[in-house]
Amino acid sequence: MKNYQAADLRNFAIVGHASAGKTMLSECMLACGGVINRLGSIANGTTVSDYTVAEKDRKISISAALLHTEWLGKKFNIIDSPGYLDFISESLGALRVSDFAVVVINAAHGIGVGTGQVWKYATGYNLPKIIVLNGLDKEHVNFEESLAQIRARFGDRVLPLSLPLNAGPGFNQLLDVFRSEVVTYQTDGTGKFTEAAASGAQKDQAAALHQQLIESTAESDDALLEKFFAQDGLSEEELRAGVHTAFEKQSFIPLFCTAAENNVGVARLMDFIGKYASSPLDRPKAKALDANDEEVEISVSDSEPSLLVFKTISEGQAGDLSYFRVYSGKVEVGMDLYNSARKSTERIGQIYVLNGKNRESAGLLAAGDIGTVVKLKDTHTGNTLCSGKKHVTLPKVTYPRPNIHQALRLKSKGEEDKIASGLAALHEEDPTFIYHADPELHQTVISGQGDLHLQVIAERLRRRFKVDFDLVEPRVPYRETIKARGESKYRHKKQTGGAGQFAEVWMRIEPKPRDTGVEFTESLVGQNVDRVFVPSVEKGVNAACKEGIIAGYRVVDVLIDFYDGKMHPVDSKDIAFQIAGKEAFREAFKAARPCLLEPIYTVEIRIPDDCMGNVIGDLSSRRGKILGMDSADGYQIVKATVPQKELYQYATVLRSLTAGRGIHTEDFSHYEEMPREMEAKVIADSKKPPEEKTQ
Ligand SMILES: Nc1nc2c(ncn2[C@@H]2O[C@H](COP(=O)(O)OP(=O)(O)OP(=O)(O)O)[C@@H](O)[C@H]2O)c(=O)[nH]1
Ligand SMILES: [Mg+2]
Repeated sequence: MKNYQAADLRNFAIVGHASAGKTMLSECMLACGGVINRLGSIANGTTVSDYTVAEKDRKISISAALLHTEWLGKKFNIIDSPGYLDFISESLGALRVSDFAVVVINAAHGIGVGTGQVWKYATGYNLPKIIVLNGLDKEHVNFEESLAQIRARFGDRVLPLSLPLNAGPGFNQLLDVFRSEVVTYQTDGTGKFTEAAASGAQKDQAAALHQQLIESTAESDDALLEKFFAQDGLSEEELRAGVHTAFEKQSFIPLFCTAAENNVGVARLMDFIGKYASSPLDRPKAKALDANDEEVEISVSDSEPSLLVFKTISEGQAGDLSYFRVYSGKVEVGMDLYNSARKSTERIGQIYVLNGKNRESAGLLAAGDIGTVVKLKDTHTGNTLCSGKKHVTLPKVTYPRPNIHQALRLKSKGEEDKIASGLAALHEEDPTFIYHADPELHQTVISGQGDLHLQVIAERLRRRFKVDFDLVEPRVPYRETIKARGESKYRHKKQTGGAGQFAEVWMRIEPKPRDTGVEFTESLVGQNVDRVFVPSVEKGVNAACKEGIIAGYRVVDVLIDFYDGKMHPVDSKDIAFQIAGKEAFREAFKAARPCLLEPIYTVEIRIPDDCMGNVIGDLSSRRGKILGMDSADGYQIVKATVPQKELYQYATVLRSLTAGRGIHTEDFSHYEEMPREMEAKVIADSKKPPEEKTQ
C-alpha cells in the first residue's frame, strides 16, 4: 500500500436518509477508481459495502463500511453509512472522523427525517457538506422542485455544480457548471463519459451559475472580494484557489446530480472532491485532554502518534477489528501505544485498509489516514491510543439514548453466561445498544434505537453466540404502597421439636410522601421487648418490603413504628423476631388500603405539523398528559407524561403515525397511583404461575 500524506487524503462519510442511494454511490466511486470492474447491485447483494448477511438479506445498510480508492492522486477514505436511524451510531462514528460529509438525497423521495438528522450531526462536527441529488433517472423526478425544497431547508447557498439535462428514465446528460460543458455518461455502470462545449440556453445557464460560484467564492475571502470588484470578476486560477476556501467556509454548498444505479454523474463529483474538498490539513488541530485532564491541542504535524478508535467489530475467535483515524504522528505495525482510557499498553499488530470485507495490509498509516487494526487486547470504541511519551484523550462521540426496549426470555436454562458475553460484545460494537440484567424484575432488558435495531441485535446474538430466546415485553417495575394507617399485633410461636420460637410484634404503619422510601422507627417503652430484637424486626420488615405484599413489587413510601410486643426469656431469638416483624408488617400493610404505583415517563416528541392530530390522539389513548407544545426547526415539539406500560414499542408506533418522520426521547419522571382496573389486572397476573404471566 502506498503511503499518503495528509494533503492527499479525503476522509468523508456518505450519509443521508434511508435508501437515498449511498451504498450505490460508494460502489460507483470504487468503479470509477478502478477498485472494482463492474458495479455490484443492491438487489443481488453484490455491493462491496453491504457485505454482511443481514445487509444482503434486508437489502439495506446496517453498519458503516470503510472503503478506499484513488482519484486524481488523492486517497479517498469513504465511509458508507446506513440511513435507517436505528443505526445512527454508525453515521455518528463515521462523521466523527470525517473532514467533510457527502449528504445524499433521493430525488424521488425528497428530504427525509434522516437527512435532517445527519445534517444536524455534520454541522455539530463543523463539517462542510456536499449534497448529492441522486436517482435522477427515476420517473417523475423534477430537478427544479427538488432544488427548491433543498434550498428552502438548507439555504440559498446551495449551488448546483451539475444540472441534469434529461432527468427521468434514460438520464445520462449533465451540464457541468465549472467547465460549461455538456457531459454525456455511458449508462453501463463504467462511469465513462464524453464532453462537448455547451451552447445556447445551456451555455447561459452554466454562465449564470458560474457567476454565482464566483460571487460566493469572493465573499469568503476579503482579498478576493477586492479583486472581484477591481477587475469585475475573477480569473479561472483565482477562482480555483478560492473555491476550496469557500467550500471550507461553506459560503456555498455544492450540489451534484447523479444516478448512482448507472454510475452517471459520479466522476465529476469525485473531481470536485479531489480538487477542492477538505483534507486533514483543513482541520489540523484536534482538541484533546492531557493526562491531567487539561485541554490540549493535537496537531496533524506533531510527531508523537495518537489515534481514535471510532468503531469496533467483534470477529469471535479471530478477535476484534478496531477502526481508527490517526490524528498525529504515524502508526506502524509493531508499535506500542498507550490506551489512555484503559491505562494499558497495546501492541499494534497487523494494520489493514479495507474495501468492505476485503483487507489489504498496510505497514504504516500517516496522520490523517483511516485504517483498522486487529486483535487489540483491551481497546474499545471511543478509546484513544497515543504515544507513551504524551498521554492524550480525544473526545468521544455522544450517542443518542435508546428509546425502545425488549426483554429476553431464554428458551433453555444454563445459557445465561453465553448471553452475557454476547451482549457485552454487541454493546462494544454498537454503543447505542444497551442492556441490563434487572435483579428486581429478573429479566435482561435490551434497549436500542428502533425495532429494526433490536431485531438485528437479536439475530446477531442468535447467530454468533448460538443462544435461543424470545423477545418479550419487559416487565414494569410497579411499586406497592398504602393510602391509610394500619396496625397489627402478630405473635409468632413454634414449639415443635427442640428449642421453641416466640416473638410478638406490635406495629403501626402510615403513608409517607411520594419518593421518600421506607422508614423504620421504634418507640418501645418499658421492658416488654429487649432492644436487641429491634434490628431483627427491621430485617423482617425489609424482607417483606423487598418481596412485596399484594403483587410481588417493592414497597415504598411507608413509615413503620415498632412500638411494643412481647418476648419469652428462652424462646425469643433473632429469627423469631424477624418472622414476627415480617408478618406483622404484612398484616398491617393489608389493613392500610394498599395500592400499586406505576412509573411515569416524560416524553419529548418531535413531529412535523401535519402529524400533530394523530400523535396527540394516540397519546391520549395511552393515558398521556400533555405538558406543553413548542416548535423548532420546522418541527412541532410535544412534551407529555405517559405511563411506562403504555410506552412499549412507542418508537415504532410513532414512526408509523408519522411516516418515519417523528422521533422521541423518554426519561423516567415519577411514580403515580394507577387506575383501579389496571391495578386489578396486575395483581391478578402476579398470582399466575410464571409461564402464564403477561407482566
Ligand atoms: N433508479 C435508481 N435506483 C437507485 C439509484 N441509487 C440507488 N438506487 C436503488 O435504490 C435502492 C437503495 O439504494 P442504496 O444504495 O442501498 O441506498 P442507501 O442510501 O445505501 O440505503 P441505506 O444504506 O439502507 O440507507 C436500491 O434498490 C438501489 O438499487 C439511482 O440513482 N437510480
Ligand atoms: Mg446503504
